Amino acid sequence: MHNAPDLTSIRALYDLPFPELMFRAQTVHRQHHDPAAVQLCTLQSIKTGRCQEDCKYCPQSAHHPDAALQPEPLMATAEVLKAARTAKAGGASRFCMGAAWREVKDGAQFDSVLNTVSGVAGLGLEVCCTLGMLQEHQAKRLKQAGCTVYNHNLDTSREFYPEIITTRTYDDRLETLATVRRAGLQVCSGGILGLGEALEDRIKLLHELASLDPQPDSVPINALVPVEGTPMANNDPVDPIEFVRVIAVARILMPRTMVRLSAGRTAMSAELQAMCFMAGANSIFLGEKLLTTPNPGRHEDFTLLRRLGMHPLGGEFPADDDGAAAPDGTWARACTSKGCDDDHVGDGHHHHH
Ligand code: SAM
Ligand code: DTB
Ligand code: SF4
Repeated sequence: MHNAPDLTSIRALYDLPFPELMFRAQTVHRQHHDPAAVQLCTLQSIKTGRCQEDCKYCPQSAHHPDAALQPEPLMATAEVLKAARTAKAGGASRFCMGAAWREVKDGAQFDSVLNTVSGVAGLGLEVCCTLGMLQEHQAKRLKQAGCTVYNHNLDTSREFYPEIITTRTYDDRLETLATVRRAGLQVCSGGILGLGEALEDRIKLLHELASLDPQPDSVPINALVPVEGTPMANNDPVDPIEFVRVIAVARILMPRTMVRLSAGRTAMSAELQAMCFMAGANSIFLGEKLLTTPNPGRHEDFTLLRRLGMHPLGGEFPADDDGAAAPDGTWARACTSKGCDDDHVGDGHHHHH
């Protein structure tokens, strides 16, 4: 076990006066990350729906037939590559492929995924896969094909887990994560807030994640996107301040980890997302769709980043984003057009002359 603080200390962090918590999170963040850079990942559902698992939050579960979802079989490699090219041209640096499988099975479908993975890696994108449980030889083949990261969430505390998912156990989850690590893949594992969990469950989830040794390379924090037809359709939204506290504590406990502000951003204001970045979130999903639910459009996100004076990690704003960089190569904030006195800082709108 990694030497993570105990539950009481984590709770004490969480309960700090908000400004103090933010200060500590920001201090840690700056030691390992550029606070102006945000990693941009694009999700692609390569096999949608009819999942055998019964995750209560998920529209893709076959156990929630009332969720209005169009099931789709495994996408052909060429089709996924087309989406990956679009994602790359759109500014994404990582492409994350999700399949609604309980577990990976050897055979033609997995071979096709491996072929797709090689293709996406060949485009110069970082490849992440999330395909359910898998065995070591399968993880190794993914790695060999060019996959760098595997996503597999713990989602919530061990105690609360059986209230949400009954078709697999917490230990199944941990075992897959260990398998992924042994195969030399990076680990992406996080959670989801808004399931009806108690604060203690969030603290325990953070403790579990921070105790993984080594700690996850990335930790997605999802806010429930309530979907009609799932048992969680009418759940209360997560308190925004509590959401930011969870991000800040994740940052403090896992200093080097990419903390991803994941599902749920369409329900968040620009100010709340800004506060998440200030608390140490440094990755988002880019593009108007997550796996099956909506996400802010990419231009909306680029506008937000520009308003905040932030920029894509390891890259530039894509060419089709019309708030182009200033001529001297710095990130455009004030308008640099000749004869224009406007100071567009914070106006959040693209400006044409
Ligand atoms: N099927 C694979 C698995 O469960 O490992 C990968 C895909 S699954 C959709 C990945 C994660 O998406 C879940 O662990 C959960 O945290 C998140 N998720 C699913 N449905 C969601 C929803 N309605 N709102 C927010 N997050 C959701
Ligand atoms: C993660 O934690 N969030 C992403 C990614 N890992 C695979 C998925 C979010 C899915 C949100 C619900 C949907 O779009 O179906
Ligand atoms: Fe299946 Fe993943 Fe959805 Fe659970 S979260 S039902 S495992 S797709």
